[in-house]
Amino acid sequence: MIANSNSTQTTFNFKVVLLGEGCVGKTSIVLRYVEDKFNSQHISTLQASFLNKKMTLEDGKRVQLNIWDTAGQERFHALGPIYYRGSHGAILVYDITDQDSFQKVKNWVKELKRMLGADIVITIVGNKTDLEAQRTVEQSEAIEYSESMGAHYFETSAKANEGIEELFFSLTKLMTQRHTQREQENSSVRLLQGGRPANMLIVEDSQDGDDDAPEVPESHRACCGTG
Ligand code: G3D
Ligand code: MG
Repeated sequence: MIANSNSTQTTFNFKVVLLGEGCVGKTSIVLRYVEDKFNSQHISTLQASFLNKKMTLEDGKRVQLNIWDTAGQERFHALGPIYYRGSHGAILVYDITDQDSFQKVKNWVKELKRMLGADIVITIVGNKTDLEAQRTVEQSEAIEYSESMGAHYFETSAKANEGIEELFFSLTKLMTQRHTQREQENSSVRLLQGGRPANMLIVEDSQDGDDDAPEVPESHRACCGTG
Protein backbone atom coordinates (compact mmCIF):
# COMPACT_ATOMS: atom_id res chain seq x y z
CA MET A 1 0.00 0.00 0.00
CA ILE A 2 2.81 2.37 -0.76
CA ALA A 3 1.94 5.49 -2.70
CA ASN A 4 3.98 5.41 -5.85
CA SER A 5 2.75 8.37 -7.83
CA ASN A 6 4.19 11.83 -7.36
CA SER A 7 0.74 13.33 -7.73
CA THR A 8 -0.70 11.15 -4.96
CA GLN A 9 -0.46 12.69 -1.55
CA THR A 10 0.77 10.25 1.04
CA THR A 11 -0.33 9.96 4.62
CA PHE A 12 2.03 8.67 7.26
CA ASN A 13 0.36 6.28 9.67
CA PHE A 14 1.67 6.20 13.21
CA LYS A 15 0.55 4.04 16.10
CA VAL A 16 0.52 5.83 19.44
CA VAL A 17 -0.20 4.04 22.73
CA LEU A 18 -1.32 5.54 26.00
CA LEU A 19 0.04 3.90 29.12
CA GLY A 20 -0.11 4.66 32.81
CA GLU A 21 -1.92 3.84 35.98
CA GLY A 22 -5.71 3.84 36.10
CA CYS A 23 -7.36 7.21 36.75
CA VAL A 24 -4.43 9.39 35.73
CA GLY A 25 -6.46 10.78 32.84
CA LYS A 26 -5.41 8.81 29.73
CA THR A 27 -8.91 8.52 28.30
CA SER A 28 -9.64 12.15 29.16
CA ILE A 29 -6.54 13.28 27.27
CA VAL A 30 -7.51 11.33 24.16
CA LEU A 31 -11.12 12.47 24.24
CA ARG A 32 -10.03 16.06 24.73
CA TYR A 33 -7.71 15.81 21.76
CA VAL A 34 -9.93 13.89 19.37
CA GLU A 35 -13.33 15.22 20.35
CA ASP A 36 -12.62 18.27 22.46
CA LYS A 37 -14.76 16.83 25.23
CA PHE A 38 -14.11 16.38 28.91
CA ASN A 39 -15.89 14.08 31.30
CA SER A 40 -19.02 13.87 29.20
CA GLN A 41 -18.18 10.49 27.81
CA HIS A 42 -15.79 7.82 28.82
CA ILE A 43 -14.73 4.91 26.78
CA SER A 44 -15.63 1.49 28.01
CA THR A 45 -14.96 -1.50 25.86
CA LEU A 46 -13.66 -4.94 26.63
CA GLN A 47 -10.44 -4.31 24.77
CA ALA A 48 -8.31 -1.32 23.94
CA SER A 49 -10.02 1.39 21.94
CA PHE A 50 -8.68 2.88 18.74
CA LEU A 51 -9.18 6.46 17.75
CA ASN A 52 -7.97 8.10 14.59
CA LYS A 53 -6.93 11.66 14.09
CA LYS A 54 -5.48 13.28 11.01
CA MET A 55 -3.17 16.25 11.04
CA THR A 56 -0.98 18.20 8.66
CA LEU A 57 2.46 19.26 9.83
CA GLU A 58 4.04 22.64 9.10
CA ASP A 59 6.00 21.19 6.19
CA GLY A 60 2.83 19.85 4.60
CA LYS A 61 3.35 16.21 5.65
CA ARG A 62 0.03 14.53 6.32
CA VAL A 63 -0.18 12.17 9.23
CA GLN A 64 -2.82 9.86 10.60
CA LEU A 65 -2.48 8.91 14.23
CA ASN A 66 -3.93 5.60 15.36
CA ILE A 67 -4.30 6.22 19.04
CA TRP A 68 -4.68 3.21 21.32
CA ASP A 69 -6.31 3.81 24.66
CA THR A 70 -6.81 1.06 27.19
CA ALA A 71 -10.22 0.10 28.45
CA GLY A 72 -9.05 0.18 32.03
CA GLN A 73 -7.30 -3.21 32.04
CA GLU A 74 -4.38 -1.51 33.75
CA ARG A 75 -6.41 -1.47 36.96
CA PHE A 76 -6.71 -5.24 37.03
CA HIS A 77 -3.74 -6.77 35.28
CA ALA A 78 -0.66 -5.79 33.34
CA LEU A 79 -0.98 -4.77 29.74
CA GLY A 80 1.07 -7.10 27.60
CA PRO A 81 3.39 -6.37 24.68
CA ILE A 82 0.51 -7.12 22.32
CA TYR A 83 -0.86 -3.71 23.25
CA TYR A 84 2.22 -1.63 22.50
CA ARG A 85 3.90 -3.78 19.84
CA GLY A 86 4.64 -1.83 16.66
CA SER A 87 4.08 1.54 18.30
CA HIS A 88 5.86 4.57 16.93
CA GLY A 89 5.05 6.71 19.95
CA ALA A 90 4.07 6.27 23.57
CA ILE A 91 2.32 8.70 25.87
CA LEU A 92 3.12 7.68 29.44
CA VAL A 93 0.74 9.52 31.71
CA TYR A 94 0.89 10.17 35.43
CA ASP A 95 -1.14 12.40 37.72
CA ILE A 96 0.92 15.26 39.17
CA THR A 97 -0.87 14.79 42.50
CA ASP A 98 0.01 11.09 42.70
CA GLN A 99 3.62 9.97 43.31
CA ASP A 100 2.77 6.31 42.77
CA SER A 101 1.55 7.03 39.28
CA PHE A 102 4.91 8.66 38.49
CA GLN A 103 6.74 5.54 39.68
CA LYS A 104 4.50 3.49 37.42
CA VAL A 105 5.57 5.61 34.46
CA LYS A 106 9.19 4.80 35.28
CA ASN A 107 8.38 1.10 35.03
CA TRP A 108 6.81 1.67 31.63
CA VAL A 109 9.86 3.55 30.40
CA LYS A 110 12.05 0.59 31.37
CA GLU A 111 9.77 -1.92 29.72
CA LEU A 112 9.36 0.04 26.48
CA LYS A 113 13.09 0.62 26.20
CA ARG A 114 13.78 -3.03 26.81
CA MET A 115 11.17 -4.25 24.33
CA LEU A 116 11.29 -1.60 21.61
CA GLY A 117 14.64 0.14 22.04
CA ALA A 118 15.05 3.33 20.07
CA ASP A 119 12.20 2.50 17.70
CA ILE A 120 9.67 4.29 19.85
CA VAL A 121 9.40 7.97 20.75
CA ILE A 122 8.56 8.21 24.43
CA THR A 123 6.71 11.14 25.94
CA ILE A 124 6.09 11.48 29.65
CA VAL A 125 3.04 13.49 30.58
CA GLY A 126 2.18 14.99 33.95
CA ASN A 127 -1.60 15.44 33.78
CA LYS A 128 -4.06 17.39 35.97
CA THR A 129 -2.10 20.64 36.12
CA ASP A 130 -5.34 22.34 37.15
CA LEU A 131 -4.73 20.65 40.53
CA GLU A 132 -1.44 22.50 41.02
CA ALA A 133 -2.17 23.11 44.71
CA GLN A 134 -2.16 19.35 45.30
CA ARG A 135 0.95 18.64 43.25
CA THR A 136 3.29 16.04 44.76
CA VAL A 137 5.55 15.38 41.76
CA GLU A 138 7.76 18.39 41.15
CA GLN A 139 8.08 19.48 37.57
CA SER A 140 11.87 19.73 37.87
CA GLU A 141 12.08 16.11 39.05
CA ALA A 142 9.98 14.90 36.14
CA ILE A 143 11.94 16.92 33.59
CA GLU A 144 15.25 15.68 34.95
CA TYR A 145 14.08 12.08 34.87
CA SER A 146 12.66 12.43 31.33
CA GLU A 147 15.86 13.93 30.00
CA SER A 148 17.93 11.22 31.61
CA MET A 149 15.83 8.64 29.76
CA GLY A 150 15.83 10.43 26.41
CA ALA A 151 12.09 10.99 26.78
CA HIS A 152 10.18 14.20 26.10
CA TYR A 153 8.26 15.82 28.93
CA PHE A 154 4.89 17.59 28.78
CA GLU A 155 2.34 18.77 31.29
CA THR A 156 -1.35 18.78 30.52
CA SER A 157 -4.76 19.34 31.93
CA ALA A 158 -7.45 17.45 30.07
CA LYS A 159 -9.95 19.29 32.24
CA ALA A 160 -8.71 22.81 31.50
CA ASN A 161 -7.61 21.86 27.97
CA GLU A 162 -4.00 22.84 28.53
CA GLY A 163 -1.04 21.36 26.70
CA ILE A 164 -3.00 18.67 24.85
CA GLU A 165 -2.65 19.93 21.28
CA GLU A 166 0.99 20.70 21.90
CA LEU A 167 1.61 17.20 23.22
CA PHE A 168 0.18 15.43 20.16
CA PHE A 169 1.67 17.89 17.69
CA SER A 170 5.16 17.62 19.20
CA LEU A 171 4.96 13.84 19.43
CA THR A 172 3.90 13.63 15.79
CA LYS A 173 6.81 15.80 14.70
CA LEU A 174 9.19 13.66 16.74
CA MET A 175 7.83 10.45 15.23
CA THR A 176 8.20 11.88 11.75
CA GLN A 177 11.80 12.88 12.49
CA ARG A 178 12.53 9.45 13.95
CA HIS A 179 11.08 7.85 10.84
CA THR A 180 13.23 9.99 8.54
CA GLN A 181 16.28 9.14 10.61
CA ARG A 182 15.49 5.43 10.37
CA GLU A 183 14.93 5.74 6.63
CA GLN A 184 18.39 7.19 6.21
CA GLU A 185 20.00 4.60 8.44
CA ASN A 186 18.26 1.75 6.68
CA SER A 187 18.36 2.99 3.11
CA SER A 188 21.15 0.73 1.98
CA VAL A 189 19.60 -2.29 3.65
CA ARG A 190 16.25 -1.47 2.10
CA LEU A 191 17.74 -1.16 -1.34
CA LEU A 192 19.20 -4.62 -0.99
CA GLN A 193 15.90 -6.03 0.21
CA GLY A 194 13.80 -4.07 -2.25
CA GLY A 195 11.21 -3.30 0.37
CA ARG A 196 10.19 -0.71 2.92
CA PRO A 197 10.87 -0.76 6.65
CA ALA A 198 8.56 -3.18 8.39
CA ASN A 199 7.57 -0.73 11.06
CA MET A 200 6.27 1.99 8.75
CA LEU A 201 3.08 1.98 6.77
CA ILE A 202 2.43 4.53 4.08
CA VAL A 203 -1.07 4.55 2.69
CA GLU A 204 -2.64 6.36 -0.19
CA ASP A 205 -4.59 9.28 1.07
CA SER A 206 -8.31 9.37 0.37
CA GLN A 207 -9.09 11.98 -2.23
CA ASP A 208 -12.27 13.32 -0.67
CA GLY A 209 -10.47 15.28 2.02
CA ASP A 210 -12.88 14.06 4.65
CA ASP A 211 -12.04 14.51 8.26
CA ASP A 212 -12.56 10.89 9.30
CA ALA A 213 -14.88 11.14 12.24
CA PRO A 214 -13.17 9.65 15.28
CA GLU A 215 -14.21 6.20 16.31
CA VAL A 216 -15.49 6.65 19.82
CA PRO A 217 -17.36 3.67 21.17
CA GLU A 218 -20.93 4.26 22.21
CA SER A 219 -20.86 2.99 25.73
CA HIS A 220 -19.87 5.17 28.63
CA ARG A 221 -18.89 4.54 32.20
CA ALA A 222 -18.45 6.39 35.39
CA CYS A 223 -14.78 6.43 36.18
CA CYS A 224 -12.62 6.35 39.20
CA GLY A 225 -15.26 7.45 41.64
CA THR A 226 -16.80 4.03 41.22
CA GLY A 227 -13.76 1.87 40.74
P1 G3D B 1 -7.70 6.82 32.89
O1 G3D B 1 -8.20 6.66 31.49
O2 G3D B 1 -6.24 7.03 32.97
O3 G3D B 1 -8.15 5.74 33.81
P2 G3D B 1 -9.67 8.92 33.06
O4 G3D B 1 -8.31 8.18 33.47
O5 G3D B 1 -9.49 9.70 31.81
O6 G3D B 1 -10.77 7.95 33.10
O7 G3D B 1 -9.79 9.98 34.23
C1 G3D B 1 -9.80 9.58 35.59
C2 G3D B 1 -10.42 10.67 36.45
O8 G3D B 1 -9.56 11.81 36.42
C3 G3D B 1 -11.78 11.15 35.95
O9 G3D B 1 -12.53 11.58 37.07
C4 G3D B 1 -11.45 12.37 35.14
O10 G3D B 1 -12.49 13.29 35.08
C5 G3D B 1 -10.28 12.94 35.96
N1 G3D B 1 -9.36 13.76 35.16
C6 G3D B 1 -8.79 13.44 33.98
N2 G3D B 1 -8.00 14.43 33.55
C7 G3D B 1 -8.08 15.41 34.48
C8 G3D B 1 -7.48 16.71 34.61
O11 G3D B 1 -6.73 17.19 33.76
N3 G3D B 1 -7.79 17.42 35.75
C9 G3D B 1 -8.64 16.93 36.69
N4 G3D B 1 -8.88 17.71 37.77
N5 G3D B 1 -9.22 15.73 36.61
C10 G3D B 1 -8.94 14.97 35.51
P3 G3D B 1 -13.81 10.78 37.66
O12 G3D B 1 -14.37 11.72 38.65
O13 G3D B 1 -14.69 10.52 36.48
O14 G3D B 1 -13.25 9.57 38.27
MG1 MG C 1 -9.15 5.08 30.58
